[in-house]
Order: sequence, then C-alpha cells, then structure tokens
Amino acid sequence: MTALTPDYDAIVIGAGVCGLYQMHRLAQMGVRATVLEAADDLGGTWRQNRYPGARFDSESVSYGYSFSKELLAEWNWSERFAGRAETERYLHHVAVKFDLEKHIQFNNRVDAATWDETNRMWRVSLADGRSLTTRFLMTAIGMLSTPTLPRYKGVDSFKGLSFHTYHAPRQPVDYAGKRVAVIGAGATGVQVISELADKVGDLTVFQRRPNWCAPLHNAPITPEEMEAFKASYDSIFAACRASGGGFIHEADHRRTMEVPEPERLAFWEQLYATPGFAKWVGNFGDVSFDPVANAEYSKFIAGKIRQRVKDPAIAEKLIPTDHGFGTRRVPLETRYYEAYNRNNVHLIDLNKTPIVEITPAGLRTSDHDYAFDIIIYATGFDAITGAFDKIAFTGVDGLTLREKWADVPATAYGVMTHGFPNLITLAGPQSASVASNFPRAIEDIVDWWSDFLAHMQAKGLTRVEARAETEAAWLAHLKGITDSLLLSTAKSWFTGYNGNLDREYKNRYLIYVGGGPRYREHLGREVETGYSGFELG
Ligand code: NA7
Repeated sequence: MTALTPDYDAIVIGAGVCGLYQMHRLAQMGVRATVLEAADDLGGTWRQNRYPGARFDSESVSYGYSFSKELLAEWNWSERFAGRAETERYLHHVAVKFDLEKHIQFNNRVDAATWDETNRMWRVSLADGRSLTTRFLMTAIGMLSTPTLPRYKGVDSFKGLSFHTYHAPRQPVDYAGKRVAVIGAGATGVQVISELADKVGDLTVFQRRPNWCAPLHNAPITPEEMEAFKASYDSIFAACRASGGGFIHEADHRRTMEVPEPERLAFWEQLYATPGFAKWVGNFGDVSFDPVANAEYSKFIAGKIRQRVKDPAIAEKLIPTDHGFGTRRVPLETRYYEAYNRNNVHLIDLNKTPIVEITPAGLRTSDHDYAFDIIIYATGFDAITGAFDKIAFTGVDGLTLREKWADVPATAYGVMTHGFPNLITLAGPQSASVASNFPRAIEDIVDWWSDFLAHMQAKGLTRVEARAETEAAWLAHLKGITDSLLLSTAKSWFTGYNGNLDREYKNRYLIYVGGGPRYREHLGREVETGYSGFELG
C-alpha cells in the first residue's frame, strides 16, 4: 500500500508572535506550509487584548524579533514599553516585510486533529467542516488565549456593556462619566484600573487577592534614543540571552541578608526607580527561593505601597498577605496605587463581601447592590493548557491530549509529547516561553525545531516522537527546580490555579523556570546527540 501524500508538510495553528516567526522559517526552508488562524487578522494576543491600558511589560527593544538586522534597523519603537496598538502595527509590518500573509488562512478555527499512523500525518478538522492533512502540526495557539469568566449567577443578565478583557470591544468605548466595575486585580486588571481611573465617572474595583505591583516607568523613546538602541541591539540581545527570563535585567547573585542593610535598601530603591521588571528579575536571586530574603523584600515593597496610598486601611487591602513578592506574576503599573487616592475610585474586598450575583443593573455583593454602566471582567485565563483543551488532539492508539495532560502535563522540553508524533507544541506547557520575555524564547524554540525539521528532511525521515524517558526526565528536572522556588507555593496561573474552572487546585508544573541559558543547553544537547531523546522514523 502506498502512503498518501499530505496536503501540507507543515500546518501552523495561530498567527501571533510565535506562528508568524515559524511561518517565516518554513517559507525560508521551502517547506509546503500554511497557517490556520481562527481570527480575521494576525497578531494573536496583540490583536485580541483591546482593553484600556494594554501594553508591554517587556522593554520594547527587547521584545521585537531579533532574527533580521534589516527589520531591527528600520523599525522605530515610540515608547519604552509599547502599547497594544503599536505592537499590532509592528506585527503587521513584519508580515508585510516577509510576505507572510499569503501563507495565512484567516477565519479558520481548528476543532480537532487526529494522528493517522498509516500515512504518518495529522488529519486536521476545521470548524467550517473542511479537513486538511499535514505531515507536521505546530501549535502557536497562545499561552493566555482561553479567557475565563467568573461563575457568578446572572453573568448574562447584565443590561449594560460587559466584557472579558480578552474580548474588549474593537470599537472605542466611551468611558466618560460612566460607572464602571472592574473585577480582578491581576496584571490585566491593574493596567485597566490605572488607565481608566481618571477617565470614568466612577470606578469600583472588586478584588479577591491583591498582587505585588511595581512601577513600569514608561516614557517616550526619542529619535536619538532609538538610534542609540539600534546601535546596541547586539548587546541588548546578548543581555537577554544571558538572563534567565530573556530580559535585559540580570539577577544579582549576592545573598540578600549578607548585604549590609543600608546598601541593600539603596539597591532596592534603585531597582524601584528602574523601568521594567528590574525589581523582579534584576533583584538578589535568593528573593525567589529564600523565605527570609523574600519576606524582607516584600516588606520593602509593602512600605512603598503604604507611602503611595493615602488611606492606610486601603493600603493594607492592597498589600498581599498570602504570598511573597514575585511568587506570582508581578503586574507593572503606572500610577496604579495613586488611583486609589482619587474620590471616584473605590476598592471592594471580596473576601469580606463576596459577589453574590450579577444583576441586570450591576452586581450584588453580600452587603450591597451596585449599579453600573460597564462591567469589565479582568478575571484571567485557563492558562497554558486551556487553548490545547479546546482542540481535540488524538494521538496514537486513540490517546487524547486532554486526557494525557489533565493532571500534570508530560512533555519533552515543552515542545513534544510522547504518543503524539509530529505534533510540535511551540509555546507549550513546560517550555521556556512561558516564563520568559516571549519572543526571546520563541525564537530559540522555533529555530531549534526548524533545524530539527531540516535534519529530518535531509535524512528522508517523516516521523518524530518524544521518548517516554525524555519526558519523564524533563518532568523530574522541572519539578526539582520548581519545588526549590517560592513560586511553587503560590496559587497562580503559573502553577495552574484558576478558581473559575471545575478543577481542584494542585501545582500542574506548567512553566519551565530553569531559565533560558539552561533550557538552551538541554535543546543543544539533543542536537549534539543526534536528537537521542526522540524516536525518529
Ligand atoms: P490573572 O493574573 O490570572 O488575574 C486574574 C484576576 O482575576 C485575579 O486578580 C483573580 O483573583 C481575579 N479573579 C478571577 N476569578 C475571579 C472571580 N470569580 N471573582 C473575583 N475575582 C476573580 O490574569 P490577568 O489577565 O490579569 O493576567 C494574565 C497575564 O496576561 C498576565 O500575567 C500577563 O502576562 C498577561 P485571585 O488572584 O485569583 O484571587
């Protein structure tokens, strides 16, 4: 029997930051490939998250793709931390420059993908009823692309405008004079609240657990500064490669409590005044694993919150008590704490007065009926595995990915999983992309996989599967590192917490926290050993 020839050698699902770069590499390699994108345009996260205040927490100049010197030379970022619209424009510019749009099929949602062992290919089912076949299937479906709404009674009954931040209206919303509720105080809620405080009539924030927020220090980039950045791109990207999280900030390896207090405090003041994630990833490294160091730094940040919020009772409500600094995702903010000094901004502690239901006019807590014109749900995502669960992947012997990853996912470096040959999970659970300045890790992963694909094609190989031993070793390695860090003790989307799903919480080991350099070592070792962690056929 002759095996069928698939429609494509490679299908990429998703046309965001990851999918665009993967498509570019495939086109360069001459691979017969296409991108299937559910939306009507490219851009992924940056197309989708149209909520007020959406912008980078990564330095713009560290976020852009690094693969093309020409692209770096011609693109000018206007702000240290670009807003959503600018990033979307940038991705369009990339797509035009590298002629990527002709490879993308928009409005094509993938519902299911089933492995056909006989023909060594994936059968991909689309929502419009079509079916396509491909030798290799690459997922670039986003880590935070499955939003979750609270399960309050009456969510559909509200008569005003309400939306999850991920589904914020594409048309501008007139907030002036409006009574607005924001539910949720994660990185998204913090951006929304900071942006809207002085633009609405009244803003009421419904907070369950506060986060440790720190100043972003955004500013315009002048043409002269941009020229200077362009001249130093090599060192910017070298710094990103050297750092654990792919940022320009490098950890300080002194032990917190061994640094004399005045020096320590001066260092922390300097970090607090530094733009971006310096106060998280540029800190003493032991703040991430030593409870004493972490408590000391948390105390310093709590002091900042108390200085910035005038009402001491409100300040206390904004200081986390259930987790230390940096053990959950640190929201970066612009005058967030000062928003609570305004007369039109109110903070409701949901631990004291929980929401009972959403009503046609607003919402009801255990002690009050509120009326609103707009309710914004900044309630987060079914993170990292949520987008995978929405597609029915079926691998060898009828095994489904949903079943396999229901508890703790098992993967080889986060990019492949045993039982699902030729499925490449580019921004998958347990890959370095999740805990990183995304494009930095994604370029590494896409490059590594594209070289692997070229190797297979050169040898006439048509099947690759992660070995069970490789993923067992990866999980053990990942657990070892994660368990040594304080973030493993905090309930957050990093560890798989989402109170809006029917799932009992336990750490699902979703992110690789070993850092970019170590991650690349693992991938590099595979290359050196002829990809010994994978079964090739
Ligand atoms: P996050 O960080 O998961 O934050 C979600 C927020 O919504 C958080 O404050 C939650 O409180 C709150 N939440 C969730 N469900 C509810 C219900 N039912 N009632 C009240 N409050 C609720 O998501 P973000 O969108 O802010 O950030 C995600 C990432 O996007 C971010 O890290 C960036 O990388 C980009 P909780 O803390 O669970 O008590």
